[in-house]
Amino acid sequence: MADSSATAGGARAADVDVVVVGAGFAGLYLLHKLRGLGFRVQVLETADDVGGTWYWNRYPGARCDIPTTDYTYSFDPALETAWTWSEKYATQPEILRYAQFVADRYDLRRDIQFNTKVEAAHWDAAANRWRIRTSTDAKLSAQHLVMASGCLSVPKTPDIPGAGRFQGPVYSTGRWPHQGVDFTGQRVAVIGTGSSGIQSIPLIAEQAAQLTVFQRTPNYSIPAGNGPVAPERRAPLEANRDAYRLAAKWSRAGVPSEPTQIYGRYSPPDVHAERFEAAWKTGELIPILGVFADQILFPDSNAIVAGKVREKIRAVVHNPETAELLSPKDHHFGTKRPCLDTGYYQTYNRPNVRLVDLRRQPITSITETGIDVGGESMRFDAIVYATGFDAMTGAIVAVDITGRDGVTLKGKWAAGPITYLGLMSVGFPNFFMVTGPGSPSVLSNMMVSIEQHVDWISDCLVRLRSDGLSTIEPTPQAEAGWMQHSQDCAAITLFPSADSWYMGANVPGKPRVFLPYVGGVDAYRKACDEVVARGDLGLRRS
Ligand code: FAD
Ligand code: N01
Repeated sequence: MADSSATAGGARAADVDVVVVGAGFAGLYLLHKLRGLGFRVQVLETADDVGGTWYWNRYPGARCDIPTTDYTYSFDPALETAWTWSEKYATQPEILRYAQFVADRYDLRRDIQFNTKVEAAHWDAAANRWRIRTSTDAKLSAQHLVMASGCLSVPKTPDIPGAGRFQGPVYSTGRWPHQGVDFTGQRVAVIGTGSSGIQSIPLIAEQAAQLTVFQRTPNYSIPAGNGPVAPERRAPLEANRDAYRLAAKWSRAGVPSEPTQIYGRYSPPDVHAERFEAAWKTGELIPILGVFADQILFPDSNAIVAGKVREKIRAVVHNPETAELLSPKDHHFGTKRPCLDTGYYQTYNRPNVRLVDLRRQPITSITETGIDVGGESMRFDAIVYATGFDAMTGAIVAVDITGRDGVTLKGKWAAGPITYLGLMSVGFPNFFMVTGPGSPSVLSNMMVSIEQHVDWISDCLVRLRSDGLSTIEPTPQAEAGWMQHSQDCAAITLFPSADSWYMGANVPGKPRVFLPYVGGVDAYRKACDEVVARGDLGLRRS
């Protein structure tokens, strides 16, 4: 292993075993794990601190939507007992503090170069190494390159006419100012009603003089019922933490739960009502996504759940016309990620809040002073974009990654990402992705999926090293097989019918492909384990 040395600019020029892109939860655990296995690791991170998602998304109301006792690392039992979450769904500042606590506890920052964006990575076939170029001009080389660059880390560029014209402050939920924003007395526009919009709108409405929400597609949202961690959630963890975490690893979505065998289409209305109400009361996504075994497969079963959510919306929103506008009808429940909220629908009963339906009146243009819509010129003091991300592939293809024979990853993925298990891609030796497209990723509790990928990649590198080999890459047959399986799994569900970011449909020009693997965390883990058990099945090592 070669040495690293400081350059005049303070940036390090290094030859390391592994370069990791990103210091969110994936990058932090990778660094800790690989370092413990004796690898020399350099993490490169655009931000000036750790945390990833929880570093960038500082908008009011930002929280997790998987209960925090589940959305937590499990790799070290001592870490688990050293940290206590204060709420069922912790706030962004608390989750960021947790990431910082982890970085301090394992002394991770000394191998993270902050303020450094990875711009390019080229495979040097003669040396069997990745040559990496960054924004600091530091040149690194590494035997392995791991993209821990995040699935929701590249905010979408506003694709709205005149977006650059507005003269007042413009905010993006995914890049919120660290010092916070005071909207007191202001006329504020929020564009977008996905999870980020739905979490921030109630709090912005409380502060602003007037809030106008620009909605293109209404989303389904469930009240989170936030508060202290419920005793019934704490109890199984405290009774047997190992068993609880093991159950999460072998569950469908990374949170222990018993999937139902009840089909909506074959059960009577009283069962529908009882099951829906029980799920609704939990204030959790996984129960409401699993009211019926067939709700993501058949429109008639799905319609039972969707209809009942719409009834809940109508019961809260006083103005019937507004309630109708807020009721999703253009996509099946769960085919876009549903939201968890605190007082979202109630916000539309406030006198200072107005909803603009962009389906009826599209934005003509953003102007110097506001937004022109449907023949009306509205004036604003601030505009907030809650318009989402170039999800799953955005951060990966933003880096100019060139593999064997000059093939670029962006070129190979022009019609959609092609991977083996969402972990690797043919033509790109010693290249790995954490929670990449083709893995359960964003359809799961990401902490469980991150840990599984980090463990799998680490074990893979250890096997390679102990076998005295230097490169690993999937075979074309294995990759094609996984792609077929992954797309087949999605095709039997309702997911592909929606214009969701899961389908890449939110970014103009992005290929329409279902990005994550829908077969479940449990089935996926079994497939990954089988690859190892069968002597690195589908992988070519040399
Ligand atoms: P990230 O946290 O996105 O970190 C990636 C890092 O890579 C970033 O810091 C980024 O700056 C850096 N990076 C990217 N490209 C480069 C480059 N070229 N050079 C250098 N650095 C680079 N998931 C859940 O399971 N449950 C939840 O409740 C949940 N809540 C969420 C709430 C919000 C607001 C958002 C946006 C996402 C949420 N997610 C949730 C998904 C969340 O992204 C993951 O849970 C998790 O935090 C991802 O960790 P990561 O390390 O893989 O990626
Ligand atoms: O982004 P989104 P997000 N003109 O893409 C609208 C996670 N997350 O940041 O649906 C007008 O969901 C767009 O409309 P449409 C979670 O996984 C979790 O909110 O494309 N409107 C939509 O309403 C989540 O799913 C939490 O028609 C435009 C909105 O903007 C993912 O991150 C919190 C538009 C974007 O919604 C992304 O969530 C936050 C345009 N040109 C995020 N372009 C938790 O609660 C887009 N829109 C844990």
